[in-house]
Amino acid sequence: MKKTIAMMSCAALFTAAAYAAEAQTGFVEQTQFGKITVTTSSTLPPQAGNSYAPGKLMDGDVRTAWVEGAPGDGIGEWIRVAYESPMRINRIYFANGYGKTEKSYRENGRIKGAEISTEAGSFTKTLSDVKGEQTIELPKAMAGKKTRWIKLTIKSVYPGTKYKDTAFAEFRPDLEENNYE
Ligand SMILES: [Ca+2]
Repeated sequence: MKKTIAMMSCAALFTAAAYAAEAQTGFVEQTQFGKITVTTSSTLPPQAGNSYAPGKLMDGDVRTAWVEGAPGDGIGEWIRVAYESPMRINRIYFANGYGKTEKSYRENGRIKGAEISTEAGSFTKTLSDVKGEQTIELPKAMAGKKTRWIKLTIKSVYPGTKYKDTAFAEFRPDLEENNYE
């Protein structure tokens, strides 16, 4: 139920955010955990009626994606999620690539090596090259420690067969598990 409410507020704000900020920063969502702000280092401008804005990372839809807008494969580009008050995070739900179709998934790059950092530290994880939702568990040293932000930096990619654009469909740190009063 709480998840449904978060999704709805997300959808309502998304429309405004998508057109306002395609470039540097992106997306603000009001949730039961306070304001969540998603910032990305770059964003590919919309093409053929498709938006690749940061809000696509949190719309719960693996068919829509944020796409980095830097030259090359996007190594060094990043996604940062910030919270109004410190959160305890054990895991991140994510979906790799541009999952609109099997073709779009293969033609665009996917993230391979991801550096995940919070106020409690950082670690590097190799992400599976699979379409659909997956989970990253934070290591013991970081899990459940309070942090006001969490960041993913692209360290390496599975290159796209057609485009030098790396896509990421979802990036949703789990706040539900241990942030209720
Ligand atoms: Ca999405």
